[in-house]
Amino acid sequence: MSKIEIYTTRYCPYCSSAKALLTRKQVQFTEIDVSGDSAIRAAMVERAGGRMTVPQIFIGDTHVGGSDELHDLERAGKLDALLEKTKGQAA
Ligand SMILES: N[C@@H](CCC(=O)N[C@@H](CS)C(=O)NCC(=O)O)C(=O)O
Repeated sequence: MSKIEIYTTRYCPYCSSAKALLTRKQVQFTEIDVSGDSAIRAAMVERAGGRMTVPQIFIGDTHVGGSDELHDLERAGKLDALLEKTKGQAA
């Protein structure tokens, strides 16, 4: 499993936006499509502390939240450091 995980659904503009940012950052991530899978979606909600929207993004041990929070981190200049921390961690 990759150190960066993003839960998504199909036809989700926020998911596309978050994935585009991660792709621009040239990091590998694991996409978990929860469309039509209530068990995986329930696992996502539990892991995300009750958040039910997609995407939900995890970078290493950090629950980032959704696309807005990911972009907030980038605007604040904090995303690179968070991504950097995942380097060297066990996959
Ligand atoms: N502020 C959130 C908004 C996410 C959002 O509204 N996602 C939509 C899909 S694009 C959603 O989850 N809608 C409810 C649902 O699909 O159950 C973010 O930036 O991630």
